[in-house]
Amino acid sequence: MRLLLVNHPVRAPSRRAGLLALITLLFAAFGLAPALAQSHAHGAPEKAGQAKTAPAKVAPAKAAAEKASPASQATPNQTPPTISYHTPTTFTLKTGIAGGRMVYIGVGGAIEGKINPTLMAHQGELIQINLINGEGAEHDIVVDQFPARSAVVVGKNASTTISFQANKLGEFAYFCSIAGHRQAGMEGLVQVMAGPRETMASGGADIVRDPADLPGPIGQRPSKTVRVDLETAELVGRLDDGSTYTYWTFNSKVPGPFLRVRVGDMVEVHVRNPANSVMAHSVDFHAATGPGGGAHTTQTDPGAETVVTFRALKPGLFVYHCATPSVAHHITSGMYGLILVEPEGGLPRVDREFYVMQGELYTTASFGTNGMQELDYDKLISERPEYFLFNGAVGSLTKTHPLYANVGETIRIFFGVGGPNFTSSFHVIGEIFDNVYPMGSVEAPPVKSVQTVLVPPGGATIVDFKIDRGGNYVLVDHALSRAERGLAGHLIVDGPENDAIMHAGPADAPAR
Ligand SMILES: [Cu+2]
Repeated sequence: MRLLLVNHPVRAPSRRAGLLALITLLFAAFGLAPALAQSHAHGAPEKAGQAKTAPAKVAPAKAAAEKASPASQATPNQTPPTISYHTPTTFTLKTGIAGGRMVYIGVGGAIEGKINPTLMAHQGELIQINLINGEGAEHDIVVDQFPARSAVVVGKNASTTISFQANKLGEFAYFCSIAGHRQAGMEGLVQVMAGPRETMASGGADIVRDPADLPGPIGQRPSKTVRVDLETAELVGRLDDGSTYTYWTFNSKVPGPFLRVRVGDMVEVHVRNPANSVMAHSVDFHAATGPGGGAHTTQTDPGAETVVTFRALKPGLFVYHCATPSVAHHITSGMYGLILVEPEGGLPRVDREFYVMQGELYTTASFGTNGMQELDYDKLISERPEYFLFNGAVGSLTKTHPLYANVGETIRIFFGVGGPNFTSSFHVIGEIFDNVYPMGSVEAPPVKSVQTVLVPPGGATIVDFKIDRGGNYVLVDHALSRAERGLAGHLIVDGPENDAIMHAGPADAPAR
């Protein structure tokens, strides 16, 4: 029922090199023809060394700044295959009757309500068409010049999907191949235009917290008092290409700042609510022991400041969030973050640390609709999100703020779920977590060699893994329908592809 505008033009095609293979795996998992994910040279050819990440010597805390100009740090390496990839451009069509004719009716986004809408695509894009049976007669959809043909849907609301690569320019008919239906009105056009799709400017602020934006380890020191400043900023932020949302945040980013203390520290939290806020806000620390986790004493009106101090009694990775009614509304709008209470001496050192949180958004308009998006309270309380998001926005960790690392490095991801409602099955496609600290507990020994970690709302986990092979790895919630509602991240790993670990072809294929 959506126009899934998961279309993200690739500005730096080289960075997507290698993703294709992973997406192909996804398609295989979905039973789609692997041919659909064939590589295609689209956009500028890869330049050697462009797909660079911050070099190994860059400390995690510096990575964010360094990667702003990755090309300048290029070092020769094995150049990945010259491919780029567009995530699917998805259209939803529902069959129906209009003006006495059988037709397809557009659902969601720019084609909402349009009869036999023209589906606009750009050369090289992977097009997905979702077909929903709107009235219970037998239908299908065919784009015979590509060729692409759907299964037949029979019952009302029965649905199917097709996808194909828009590898030809021009206008191509889509139609229903059931006898007589095309003549009765069931036909429209797929229009494939030259060149990449323009990114629509949304006008909103970048509210995405860079996953490399977190303080370094504390390590060995005596406990002390640590001051934390949280500003409950409300601001219009970019939700997706062409859409915005009024986020409520801690310090203008989603998630809020990554806070890092050690066990035994006194944490003095100052909550300042700017005068231009509409709402009161507060903070509840799961790392605190005491009523409301601090929320009782931090209900803060616009223009006011409150302070609460708690002792970090237990080590672990904990969520904090706004706890002002409607709490679900405040959380969905972006008011959540993580605080790491390090055990004495800290966690085992790794080469890079990242900070990622998952949440949902409940908008009145369907996923992918352009323009200013508003909260839908009914969807919120009945748990029917339109968006699933890492770090607050669609494309946050794929387009604007991917994770970068180098082969041979050890990676740690501090992963939490703000929610407010959905448990994540956190997984990195193509990797195995060497160490998992389940439920964010750092007092038990980590669990070894794990594929997928369950993280509930208001919960967190820590995963460590060493990267043995270059390429692109994809962060997902393995409830993969959510990937079609915005939930994906890229970990771009620079370095040798290491054929000994995986290579195309039979076991005895010669090394490249
Ligand atoms: Cu709030």
